[in-house]
Amino acid sequence: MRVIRACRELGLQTVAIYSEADKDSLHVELADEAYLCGPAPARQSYLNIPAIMNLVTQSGADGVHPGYGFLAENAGFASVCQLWGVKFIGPGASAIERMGVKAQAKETMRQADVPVVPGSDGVVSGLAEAEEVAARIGFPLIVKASAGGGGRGIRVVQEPEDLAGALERAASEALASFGDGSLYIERFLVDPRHIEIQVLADGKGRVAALGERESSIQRRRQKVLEEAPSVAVDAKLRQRMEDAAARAAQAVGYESAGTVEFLLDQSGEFYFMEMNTRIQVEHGVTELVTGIDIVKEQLRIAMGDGLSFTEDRVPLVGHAIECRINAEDPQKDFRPSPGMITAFDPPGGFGVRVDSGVREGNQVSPFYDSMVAKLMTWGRDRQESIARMRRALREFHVQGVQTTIPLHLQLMEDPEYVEGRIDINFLERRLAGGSFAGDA
Ligand code: MV4
Repeated sequence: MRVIRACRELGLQTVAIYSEADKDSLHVELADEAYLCGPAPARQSYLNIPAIMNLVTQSGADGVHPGYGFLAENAGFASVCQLWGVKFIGPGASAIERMGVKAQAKETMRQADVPVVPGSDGVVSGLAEAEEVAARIGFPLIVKASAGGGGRGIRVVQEPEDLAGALERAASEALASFGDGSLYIERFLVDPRHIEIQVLADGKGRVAALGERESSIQRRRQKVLEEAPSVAVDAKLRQRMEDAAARAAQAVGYESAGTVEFLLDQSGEFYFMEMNTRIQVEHGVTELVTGIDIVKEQLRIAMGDGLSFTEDRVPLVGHAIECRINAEDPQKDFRPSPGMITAFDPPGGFGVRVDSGVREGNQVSPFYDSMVAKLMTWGRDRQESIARMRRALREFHVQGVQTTIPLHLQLMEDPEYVEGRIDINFLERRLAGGSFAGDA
């Protein structure tokens, strides 16, 4: 839906693919052409590269936008598109590859003068080197799988005597999960914030930075709520983070939209965590505070037209918040709540944006991600954005499946959230404390 809308505004014809589970989806109706790419299971449809490439040929499409799921960060898919002479609307395969191997990504960043968390120089060769690194950076430290990412394959080590065991367990887990047991070690940052910088690179040497988003409100590494800008970032820190993100993008010869993720510690220092080589779910809050349509910029870049604006640092106006509305049941530990949507009445009005791909009568299938809508609000400042979000959440009527709306209503009423005193462990502290939607 998001890509089709941007294409439409640029006068581009659109081709959608859909699985059997999505035959009644909105995007199938909105696209100029739509092709069935396979059965419901993603592996047989949305991840089925041969089937997708056949439909690219059949439809005569000259570009492919991978969105933010499935094949969006699959270097192999980006390479196949290139081989077939079809424009992959995103970064080149080499940038995807380089940012995909976390230890290598970190080394690239260090060489580009991007602040990285003190720790091992690449992957550790064994216990002896690990102990030498530990002696240098101290405890607590964190062991990470080089082939991991998004939080899989990481372990926190509090004391020296726990190091050997943690390394063994992390290596075997990484080998089992990613086929690669190599590990790297970093100083563990306590209760940091998750701050990410949006960049747009035109592929001709220009990199623009569009400010930051804060994504600290997470549960089990899944983002729940995001906002732009961050209360913890002032103009000076913003400039330092944007300059670091621009250097990161330049270092990998980046093209298209990308996000450089940092951890901001309590002393105001920031460190590179990973680079997302795709457009992200939460890109809309950056669009609301900059007025820039990031997907349209991606399409312009792909067509060789470069960026539509001249500033390399885009000013932010107002404050935007995004609540991810998932078909999950907050009263049942956020277990997915599939089923038929029998009523779907999203909110509207000034400063409210709802990006959704579902409507009444759609089945929320168990095959894919449970997100059914992204509810965003914009206000002249954070308090107005929060007040508008409270009002919009109360207006949002969904029947037939449980959703995370109650959780978001409680977040918007939480004193610490409202004062902006949040960090990556905020939500899990609240849920563990039982004072949240769990027992609404
Ligand atoms: C960290 C960290 C603290 N210190 N690294 C989790 C996923 C992966 N992107 C890296 N992650 C972390 N790395 C150091 N040196 C804490 C986390 C982390 C986290 C980071 C961002 C958002 C949510 C998180 C939840 C748990 C742990």
